[in-house]
Amino acid sequence: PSRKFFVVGNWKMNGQKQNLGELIGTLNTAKVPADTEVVRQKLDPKTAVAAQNCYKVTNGDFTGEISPGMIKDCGATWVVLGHSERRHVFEESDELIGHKVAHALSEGLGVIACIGEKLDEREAGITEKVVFQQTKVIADNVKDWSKAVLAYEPMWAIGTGKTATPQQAQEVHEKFRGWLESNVSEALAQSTGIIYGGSVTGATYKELASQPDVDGFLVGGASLKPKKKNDYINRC
Ligand code: G2H
Repeated sequence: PSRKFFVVGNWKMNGQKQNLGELIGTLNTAKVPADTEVVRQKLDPKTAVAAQNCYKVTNGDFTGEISPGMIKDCGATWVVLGHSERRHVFEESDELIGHKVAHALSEGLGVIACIGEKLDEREAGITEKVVFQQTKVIADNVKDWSKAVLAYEPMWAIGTGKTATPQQAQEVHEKFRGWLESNVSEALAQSTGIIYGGSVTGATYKELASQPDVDGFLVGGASLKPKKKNDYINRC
């Protein structure tokens, strides 16, 4: 497929210059297969850097917010939007996230747009309804999807140590690609990367990566542990 395997380390609100130096050293010397795209923070300039959030307008009186223009000004080229911590800790709505994604893309940033259901929603059998609705609001706002990657992150798997099984991830990714085909376009469904996030570790990434519709990872906690150099980026 035209999709490139795509791996993001999401350090969230962790680390300081001193201890992040070790991580940076590890990542800078890791061997990355040529067909894998890696988005990391604070690394060698040859690799891309992503911000973890931005606001929906160019500038103005919005204390505490940052704009896509500011992100670009710092040399970063990507932004993570709609992470479940933004949705649920900071109470960002689907609509706000849709507007943020549209604005960031229109400003030329690549966007890692996150979607995912809560545990009670999965148990109620409405996983698809929730993730499709989250995606619809983004789709309603976005014209050009070519610089967007979608990250499926079931909330019950985030930071819990409870990774989705490869089958659970594949099932949602496949349905999700089908949704894109029906609601946006077949070409976009085939070209858009759908990555998985939620307690991915050195023990779980291989089988997840072997699923046909899992196009990469958004790795949180494990990306803060530098021990295993080439985990997450060597597809089995
Ligand atoms: C999900 C993920 C990375 P973790 O938030 O975005 O974090 O891998 O710690 O579950």
